[in-house]
Amino acid sequence: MDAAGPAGVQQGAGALGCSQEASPRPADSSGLVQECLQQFKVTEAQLQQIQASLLVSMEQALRGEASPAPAVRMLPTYVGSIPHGTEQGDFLVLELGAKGASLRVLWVTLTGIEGHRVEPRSQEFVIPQEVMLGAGQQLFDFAAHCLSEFLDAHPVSRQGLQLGLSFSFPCHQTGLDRSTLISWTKGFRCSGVEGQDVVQLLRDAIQRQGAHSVEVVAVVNDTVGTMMGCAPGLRPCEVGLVVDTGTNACYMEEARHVAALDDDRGRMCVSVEWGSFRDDAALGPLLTAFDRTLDRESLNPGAQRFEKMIGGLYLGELVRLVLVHLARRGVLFGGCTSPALLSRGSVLLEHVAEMEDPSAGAARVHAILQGLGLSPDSSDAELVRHVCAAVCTRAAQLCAAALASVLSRMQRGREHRALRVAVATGGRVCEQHPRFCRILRETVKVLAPECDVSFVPSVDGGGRGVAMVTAVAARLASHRRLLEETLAPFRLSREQLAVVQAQMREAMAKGLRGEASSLRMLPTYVRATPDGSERGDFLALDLGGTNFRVLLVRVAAGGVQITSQVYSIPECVAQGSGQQLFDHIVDCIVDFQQKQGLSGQSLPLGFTFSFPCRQLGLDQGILLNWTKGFNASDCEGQDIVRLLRAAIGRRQAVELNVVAIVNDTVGTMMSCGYEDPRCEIGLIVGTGTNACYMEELRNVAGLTGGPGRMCVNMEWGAFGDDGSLDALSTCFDASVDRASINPGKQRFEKMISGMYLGEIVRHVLLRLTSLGVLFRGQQMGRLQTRDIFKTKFLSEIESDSLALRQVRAILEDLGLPLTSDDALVVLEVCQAVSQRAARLCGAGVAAVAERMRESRGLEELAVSVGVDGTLYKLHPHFSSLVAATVRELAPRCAVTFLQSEDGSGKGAALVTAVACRLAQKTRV
Ligand code: 0WK
Ligand code: BGC
Ligand code: BGC
Repeated sequence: MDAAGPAGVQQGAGALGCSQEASPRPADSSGLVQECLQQFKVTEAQLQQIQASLLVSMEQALRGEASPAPAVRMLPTYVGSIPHGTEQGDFLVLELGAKGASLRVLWVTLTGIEGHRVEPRSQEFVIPQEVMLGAGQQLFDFAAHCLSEFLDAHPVSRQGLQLGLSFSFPCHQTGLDRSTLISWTKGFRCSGVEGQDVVQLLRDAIQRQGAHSVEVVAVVNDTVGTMMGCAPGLRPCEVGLVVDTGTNACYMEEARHVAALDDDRGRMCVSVEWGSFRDDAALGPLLTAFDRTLDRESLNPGAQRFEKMIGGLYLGELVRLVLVHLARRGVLFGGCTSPALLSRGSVLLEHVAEMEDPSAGAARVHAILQGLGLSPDSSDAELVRHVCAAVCTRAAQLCAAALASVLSRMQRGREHRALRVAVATGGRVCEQHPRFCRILRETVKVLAPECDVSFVPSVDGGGRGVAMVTAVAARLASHRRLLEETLAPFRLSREQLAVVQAQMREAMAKGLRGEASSLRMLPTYVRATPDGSERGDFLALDLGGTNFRVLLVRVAAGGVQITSQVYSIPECVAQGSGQQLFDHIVDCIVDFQQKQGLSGQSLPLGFTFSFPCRQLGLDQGILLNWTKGFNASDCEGQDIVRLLRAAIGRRQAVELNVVAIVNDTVGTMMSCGYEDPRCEIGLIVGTGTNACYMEELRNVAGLTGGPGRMCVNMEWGAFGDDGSLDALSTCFDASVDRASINPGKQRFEKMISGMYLGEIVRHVLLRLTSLGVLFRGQQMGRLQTRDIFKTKFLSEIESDSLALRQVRAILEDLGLPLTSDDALVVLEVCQAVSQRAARLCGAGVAAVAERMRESRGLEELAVSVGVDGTLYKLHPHFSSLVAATVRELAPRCAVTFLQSEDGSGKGAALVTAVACRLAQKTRV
């Protein structure tokens, strides 16, 4: 080994103590000393190189770049805000790993009153070496045992005990209470823990202990506890720095710069884990032979190289190795060593702190060295002090370079030219080594001159900070529980859906038999799907969806051509008089004819009228009741075709030949059936919802029976109006129904369709606000406004790619300021409401398909469903969830969903074309 470094510390025979008289110092001893201490000197340029290299690694890790593997981890901690002092309550804190072989349990009371502090009660426990190196279960059982001992010893209330775990090791966190240990550091190396969720391990141990029910709601790195514990003064602490047995820092990073996060809003506390920093170019030249020996003999050789130059667990050992080296060179203690000096870990952090503390007299240094079995002379004591100072100075400077790197990162992240920030410091090296913090401050000033940094020593080692995070986590946990309770009724099980399917089957059978049923099962007089021989020009009207359309449909050998125009139906017309409504419709037709050069032509017209009509023929439909916000007077109970013809009659010089009135479900089925003859079900999930299908004629009461089929309009929107869905109905559904223009009606529709989902979400958000889960419990005026939360927002919010950002944009447009937690809650509410709608719709389609399969006596049924409607088409997950539910509930039916491209207007024209073809045939 080279002269400048230590020989193996194994106990060679010659090395033990010394039998002969202390030998005089070799002549070149001061040279040997300088040469030795020089190795711990770090130049400003070297510090700047470390600062720059660490910054590069930090930004690589933030961007999530895996190769080359960044030298630091930059772990999100899920602490998104620094304390706002309102946190309150009593919390347990269990600190593991911050202070070496000690575990601390604290009882912290947060008053929520600025500046009002209650002294935490705490108890420290020494962790036996065999526990620190044993099985993981043993360590967590030990922790649970200490917790129980603390609770037995301290008269604290036992209700709802909530605990925050301060776990000072590198962990991948996926939430405030979910954290996987990456690797042990410092003096720990328990088996079966790396790669495990340490919160679950502690929960299991507390469970096994069984003495107290303690809920573990948060896990926090000690640097975060230190940062969060700093008294909210003029400048809140946004950096937490710990130098105890190990070293690390955390700081508030812009969330948008943390690739691992899907929410780019606000800030997120990131644990740097700079202990693992290594960069051969920047750090290599600084590594002394003492560092290499220390690393080689450590529990984790090759790892945490930077920490091993700074952390309190290693400073004493470095000093010891230097002292052994110098003693062996006869420079110290007369060339004598001692068993204590030769044994690893014998020089403690406290020893170094005292020996290098200028205020500690030579006597104290002597006492410590004598305690190590040495007989120092006065110059030995001075030299030892220099060794301690050299080791600690380097540690403080390296720590400063790392801190300066964090400050530069914050400056760049916030595009601040000058950063003003407070750094909370914690750990015994900071607390006990007065020179350490001074050198740290001075070096930071040199390396980050443009940053105005204040240092705030942590008051209780971060216990309060951990309690702060626990308070936030407890609040989030209770919010999570309240959210789950509120959304639980929307999460329908397979069993519940099967019941809906069976109830719908029964209602279908009753309706077809003409018995009382919430499903009217209305014959549509459409007997056949198009056979492709239809030809001609047809006018079509499409009323009842989001848009009213007038269409010219040209059916030719080459296919169908459509020209259409959308017209609006003002609410005052939709809810005015029937005459006004139909006059408005005729006005639109005339306008369309003029624009299409069809004026004066009397084309056959097919009328898609998307409301429940009892049809007496293809061109006769008695409106049973309005739905979907329509409420024109003098229409219910009337033949809609007659009302239209009357309106045409009122308009001079207009001639129209109304041939057919069809429901939009029928139009959609026909429109898709033109491409796929297996399309025998029509489904609408738009403003309203409904379905139709081809039923065996023999099963439709009131018709002549015989072979063949007829399309039946189920009007399933009214399913459950007999109370059969009450078990599934929530208080939010009741609020929406009560406020609707047709309370008690269209219950199934009001759980599924576009006109209502936004309102259901709004009512749920109002409830969650009143529970304090949303908007900090502040009722938002805008959210009280009916229909302000559009159903299209659900489709936008649930789009995978832009989830949270989208939520924010939408709600901020609504003037609702929200936190990122709020955004997540709104997203979950939208998901719960739309998933229930899709699964109920799926249960309905499964009921129809199974009925068709059974009434056709088939083992397997292959059928297609023509679908239309804004909600079904635009919602990112609705259609796939409907299909999945159908597969679940009707496994013997192969159901294909065809999205209608041209809407049901084309279908109405095809029905008209079929009617004209059939009429033509009977005429010849
Ligand atoms: C387009 C169809 C129309 C139907 C509408 C339903 O052409 O007949 O009423 O879809 O969807 P909504 O417009 O209500 O979303
Ligand atoms: C750990 C960090 C911890 C630091 C200070 C390091 O060994 O990896 O998580 O913050 O020690 O305790
Ligand atoms: C109507 C149905 C229509 C459905 C879809 C419901 O409100 O009652 O006739 O098919 O909406 O538009």
